[in-house]
Amino acid sequence: MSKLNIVLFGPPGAGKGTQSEFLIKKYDLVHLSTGDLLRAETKAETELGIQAKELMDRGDLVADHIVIGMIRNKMEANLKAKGFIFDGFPRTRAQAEALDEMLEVKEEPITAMLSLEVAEEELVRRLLGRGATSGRVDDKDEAVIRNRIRTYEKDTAPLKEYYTSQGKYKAIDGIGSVAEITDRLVKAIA
Ligand code: B4P
Repeated sequence: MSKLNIVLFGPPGAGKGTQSEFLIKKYDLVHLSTGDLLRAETKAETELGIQAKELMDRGDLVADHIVIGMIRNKMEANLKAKGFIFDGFPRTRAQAEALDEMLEVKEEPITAMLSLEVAEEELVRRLLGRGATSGRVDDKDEAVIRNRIRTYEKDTAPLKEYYTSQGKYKAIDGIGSVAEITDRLVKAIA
């Protein structure tokens, strides 16, 4: 059976991390979140983590070679996986091309790119809500949140065209209850 490799896409606060939790259980996939991987490096106070923290706290992207290297290592460590959910990766065209190259070697291409669509004011509301309890510096300040959304629009949203040209882009309405959105994602995968 071919592997299920899903890119879960969307702006900050669209529900990528939230929905990944359900999808990894349902399809027995490995969750690769570059945000989580970077936060683990920061927590462990590695050199990479210290460098990344400054950028993340401002809402800027971390350098492509760093996140590509982290994804490569995690894929190598999970050779027997039934597939992957890529959450928050790719975020730039260079990352998307690197991912395609890594998967091409294995002959296990991306199955679909599922894009959670949520309007900006709802994103800001959700992230400020999480910021009240999560301790994440990048969720506390509205100016940082809006910078993350601008960065998404400039560097990341153009990847919709990249995946459309491969016939893999699917837009998913990201407004509603968590369970309703999971249902929409499952239908899009089927
Ligand atoms: P990420 O960790 O990817 O953070 P995120 O975009 O905020 O998404 P997340 O998955 O955490 O939140 P979700 O929408 O599930 O990135 C953080 C930073 O790391 C980036 O800014 C960047 O600096 C760096 N980085 C990461 N990957 C990178 C890469 N590839 N290249 C370069 N830099 C990179 O949830 C948000 C909130 O919404 C939660 O509180 C949740 O409970 C709530 N929510 C979810 N679904 C909901 C629903 N249906 N209704 C109401 N609320 C909902």
